[in-house]
Amino acid sequence: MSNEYKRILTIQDISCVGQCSLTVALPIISACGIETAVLPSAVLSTHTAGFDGFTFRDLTGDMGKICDHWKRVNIKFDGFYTGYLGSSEQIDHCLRIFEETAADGAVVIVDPAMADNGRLYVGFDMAFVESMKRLVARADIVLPNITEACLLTGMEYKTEYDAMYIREITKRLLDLGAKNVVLTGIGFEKGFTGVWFENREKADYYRHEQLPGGCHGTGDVYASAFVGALMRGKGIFEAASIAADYTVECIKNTQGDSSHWYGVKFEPVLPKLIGRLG
Ligand code: PXL
Repeated sequence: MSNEYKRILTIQDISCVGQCSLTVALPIISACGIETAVLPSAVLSTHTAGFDGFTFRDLTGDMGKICDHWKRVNIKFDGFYTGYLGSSEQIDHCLRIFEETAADGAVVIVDPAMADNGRLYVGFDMAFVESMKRLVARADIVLPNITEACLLTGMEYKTEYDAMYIREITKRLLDLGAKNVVLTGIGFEKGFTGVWFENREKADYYRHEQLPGGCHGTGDVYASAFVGALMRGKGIFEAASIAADYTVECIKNTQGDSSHWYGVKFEPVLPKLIGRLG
């Protein structure tokens, strides 16, 4: 494999309809020019946030066998990106996959996708949050929103705060073992939100406009664009800023279409993301 051409493995569910998890990660990371291998942890007919009666097939039982096969044929990955996962057992499989299939210098990116707006998603509990801490401990980069960050660190969830509060959250995430933290949806002024980047050496903040109304699936769009930019050689803060700008464009492209409540129309805006990668 040449140094230029990177292969990443993303592990998360496939929601057949709903523009989230793998149906977002695979096209976005591929469009960034990165070979994207997938491990679907479950198959759902739709995502769980707004559709009634979705189907759910758990694929936990396949995860170990898939890892065994990759090990036998010596498949290695330059990076790992985990998103929505369904159980502590799936987290154990992810940790084993990192151990067994990492190429030298492989980067581990963890999006602890499990909560938003102060609440856990349907089907998650605090026992799962505890397990997620083990994945965060192994992360080179963790990408939580503020709700997820509060759950992981035992901090009170607030909608208004100052930089001291954010620094306490990021300090606690670093203490859990994450090497770099990129917190999304951090706003200190009306009309603006942004991303907060911090590690043991530095902290930085990228502010961008906040659009009215929440959109489903933006966390996955953000994380996928971040992974694509990072694997293309951008630094963490630059990748975080590029992903933020792309997510804003995706939301703008979706606003005003009330029939499209379940996700964002990220596809027509992909050229803008690719243009930023040089
Ligand atoms: O976007 C996160 C996500 C991923 N996968 C499934 C979900 C959600 C959020 O609700 O339901 C199945």
